[in-house]
Amino acid sequence: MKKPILIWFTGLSGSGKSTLAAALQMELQQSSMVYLLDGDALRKGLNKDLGFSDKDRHENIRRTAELAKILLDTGMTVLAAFITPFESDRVLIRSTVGEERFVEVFVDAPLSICEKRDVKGLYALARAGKINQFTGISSPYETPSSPHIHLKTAENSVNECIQKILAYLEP
Ligand code: GGZ
Repeated sequence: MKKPILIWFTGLSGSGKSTLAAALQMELQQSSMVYLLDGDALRKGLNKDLGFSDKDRHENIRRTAELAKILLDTGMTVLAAFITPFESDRVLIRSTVGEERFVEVFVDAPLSICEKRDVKGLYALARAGKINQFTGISSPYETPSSPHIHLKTAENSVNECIQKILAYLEP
């Protein structure tokens, strides 16, 4: 049996994290039990007491890393899609679940492209000052220093990105 791993997608809102994580889930669940944790979804339940201050983002990631660890211990493959803007929090996830069970995927798309996509209209609201502490506009996104996989979603298709992840996961 394959060892359980956590594949954590980090990137700006609109970079394609959720799309890629869902597509990868479809692929991987053909051969293993896969659970997908999505920032937007967890913020409606487990993490609904949290906002977007640096402190709350840290708590959002800390809780999710602990949950991912529990799921890994059941033998599941875990996928997580969160902005995860701070390098210190990405280091925390790594140490929570263990280096050997952690794969960090940087979903890289320029802010200008994410803003143009603006699927939910949040960038427009952030530019208008109606949403505060919006990542990339009024809150920082620290570029990952050493991701295991670096995907460029403005240049590559979903399928190309998934193939790149699968190639990395091959034994
Ligand atoms: C960033 C925000 C904000 C602010 C609401 N900043 O693209 P989405 O809409 O569907 O996903 C984003 C989600 C970010 O939650 P995360 O838990 O991934 O963030 S973090 O890892 O930083 O804790 C976005 C929406 O929430 N959203 N307000 N101010 N994204």
